[in-house]
Amino acid sequence: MTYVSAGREYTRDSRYLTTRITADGRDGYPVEPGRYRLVVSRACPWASRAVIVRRLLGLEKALPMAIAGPTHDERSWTFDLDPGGRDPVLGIERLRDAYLARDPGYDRGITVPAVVDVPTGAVVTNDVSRITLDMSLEWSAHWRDGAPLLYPPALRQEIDAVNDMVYRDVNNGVYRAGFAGSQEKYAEAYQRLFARLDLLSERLERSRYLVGDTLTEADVRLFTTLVRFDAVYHGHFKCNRRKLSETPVLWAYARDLFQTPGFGDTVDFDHIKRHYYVVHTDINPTGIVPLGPDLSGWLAPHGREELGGRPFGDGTPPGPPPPGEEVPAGHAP
Ligand SMILES: N[C@@H](CCC(=O)N[C@@H](CS)C(=O)NCC(=O)O)C(=O)O
Repeated sequence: MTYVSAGREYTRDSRYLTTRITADGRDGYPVEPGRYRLVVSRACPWASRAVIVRRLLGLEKALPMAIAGPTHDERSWTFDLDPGGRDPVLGIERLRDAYLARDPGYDRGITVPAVVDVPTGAVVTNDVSRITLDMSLEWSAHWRDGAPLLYPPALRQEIDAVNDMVYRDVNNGVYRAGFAGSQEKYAEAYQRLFARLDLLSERLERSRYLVGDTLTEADVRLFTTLVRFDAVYHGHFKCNRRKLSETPVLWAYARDLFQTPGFGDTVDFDHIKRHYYVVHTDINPTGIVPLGPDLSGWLAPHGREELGGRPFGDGTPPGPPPPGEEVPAGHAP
């Protein structure tokens, strides 16, 4: 598949299906336990935000999840991990069918995460930022006991500001480096990425989390890029000024989150590596998936407890992932 346009900057298609699922149902899609299916790939950093927030808030029962296989062709993500290659609830082989059920003329990216309305089989939304914020804002009636406040009113402005710069320079910055179509565009993305990581590292030197003293939406969004850094962005996307594991503060911060229930227990390094190295054939034509890096460091002590902080605020950590949603042994450190 082709991701790079020669000579050009990488521009992400951010035209989403923006229908919202809300408590009052004002867009026609009320919050209703069991009605929707969150379709993800564990490979994808944008989908992984939703997987983590869903775990932290305990929405697993209310919003069931479909996991697509790590690789896809130009037509679609597929449910090749499921028996018979079909999602057992939606009954489809390809996520594309749910986009076409929404709009038979749909001609944009078949992206994850996508939330599908089970009765009609149609995608309601693939609006990445909105999906997780709405889990915090609209789905509170179905949270688990002890769910943390990931988007508390008093911190929203600051969380939004951090999310903006992390999106621009880090979450999307790695893609702008990896899919740059010219040396200049690559260099610009690379400089901006590492300048921002330096600033984030300073910010996190004395503060356990990005905003306030508890986990928030901002930490989830930074984590999903950091956890992929050495496995894919450092090599495949040429973000190689240094590895995450050579960046002491950010490495300890990322390990702290990884070891927090709801974060690391959602991460599948096998899916991550196979997705990037196999799907982006224009930047890795052989499709060879690297064997490294060694993942054991993710479980090493991080020492960040010394900075204080209350990970879940007045809440509690989530329990283990529900049966059927565990990351397979061998895909994790
Ligand atoms: N498109 C969203 C993010 C979602 C996204 O790009 N997901 C990727 C996987 S990491 C995807 O589904 N790609 C499929 C494709 O582009 O064909 C955005 O613009 O921020």
